[in-house]
Amino acid sequence: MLPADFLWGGAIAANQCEGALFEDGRGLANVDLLPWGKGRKAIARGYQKMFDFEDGYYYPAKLGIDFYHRYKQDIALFAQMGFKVLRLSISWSRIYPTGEEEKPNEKGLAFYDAVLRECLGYGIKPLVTITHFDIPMALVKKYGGWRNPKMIDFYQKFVTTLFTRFRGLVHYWLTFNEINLIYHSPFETAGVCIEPNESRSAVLAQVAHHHLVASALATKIGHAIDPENKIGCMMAGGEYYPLTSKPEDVLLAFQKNQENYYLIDIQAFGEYSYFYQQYLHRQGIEIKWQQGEQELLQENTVDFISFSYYSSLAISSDDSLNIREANAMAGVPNPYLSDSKWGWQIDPIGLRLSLNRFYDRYKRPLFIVENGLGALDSIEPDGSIQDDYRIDYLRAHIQEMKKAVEEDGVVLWGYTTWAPIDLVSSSTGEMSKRYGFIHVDLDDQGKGTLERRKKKSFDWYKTVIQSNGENL
Ligand code: BGP
Repeated sequence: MLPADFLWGGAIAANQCEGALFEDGRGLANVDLLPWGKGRKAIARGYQKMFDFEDGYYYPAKLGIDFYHRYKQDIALFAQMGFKVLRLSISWSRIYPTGEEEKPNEKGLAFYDAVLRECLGYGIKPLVTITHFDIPMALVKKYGGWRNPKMIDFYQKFVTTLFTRFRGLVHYWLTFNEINLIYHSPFETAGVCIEPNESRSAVLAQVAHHHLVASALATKIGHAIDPENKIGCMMAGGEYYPLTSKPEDVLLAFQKNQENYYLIDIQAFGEYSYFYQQYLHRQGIEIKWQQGEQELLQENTVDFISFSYYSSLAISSDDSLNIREANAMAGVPNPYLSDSKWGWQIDPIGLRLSLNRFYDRYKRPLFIVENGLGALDSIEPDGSIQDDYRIDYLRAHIQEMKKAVEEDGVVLWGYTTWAPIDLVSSSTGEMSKRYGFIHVDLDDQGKGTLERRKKKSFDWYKTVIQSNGENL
């Protein structure tokens, strides 16, 4: 059996659901400038600059799914499913529109205050991601985003405001979403574009360092303001498997996994690992340290480890094989697994493996904060949505999660699906890549009534929660 206080719920992110772009004083953010369709990938990855809205593009974050105006209705639906936790994020530019104001924007704070209280009214605990990819665009234009150590000061002001204002309302916090994606999508995650004459790996290692220091600082401040705060890190999970038992493949998979852990290792252990230092040395990268940072990292490690899990990735030493991507990371097709419509390979056992790997490595409580299937849904003539494929995916993953807890003894605090309601896809900007138990009437170009409709999976998840995972 799972523990009686196991936290079942769902996860959303501000930039993918709120909309209301400039409402109540919100400032422009990097994530607002990721268009649907052409250019999105190159911009997200820092190869192409998009610092203002341009003609000829559609920007889905402008509308999101209008959660800003509909949050009461949406949270009521989450409560109907019996959610114990809702993971949500704060839009930094709603609180500090340019990042540099001395005082926060009260209207932005009031919005989150209302959302948090709405959750708590139903007995839903909030799990807040402080930064789920978004940064005030003014800080990107003026300072180059997280490549600049000044970002640590702006972030410090931002988190101090949140910890102070929401003291007692929130006890679970994550500092940065999927911190390891800095290496893959630097503009989307850090507001950083790589200039033609720069070493991408050197810039990104420094960007990551600034995040790590900021995260440790946030952990320190959060604990000081409320000792009951539990502050965690978050990584884009998914094991790399060797495609074959050829030693070259096995070694490569080992190395790729080590790389994936570099940043979380520091957040958990408080220091740069031997492997990461060797990597930096081989690349000729020297991290610029400021005074006191080493102690800060050492003294402020995280309380728990959280991760997203969608897929595993096979890796091969044979360069001629076709590469494909899942959640911004690349691998080769694993012949033992089937694919989602977007080519992300479905591997429930990989979730059990990841849970064991993390618990063995970090010996700290875990939280699965994203897991789900992006799929095309269709509405039947009777108005229903028969998303059995989504139920199958989630059931299989929950079964493996239970084995990790019940048989292997992993300590796991909770599980939040991505996403309980359809919202804008982070990798593609599409609405048609749907994850929700709740359908939103909106297409890829922002047309639709925004009406909410329960899918078949809605009642299924409600039963799962009611039975604490016994009735799948
Ligand atoms: C993770 C992000 C989420 C979410 C999810 C699904 O990387 O943390 O924001 O979007 O992936 O990915 P996608 O929306 O690209 O299908």
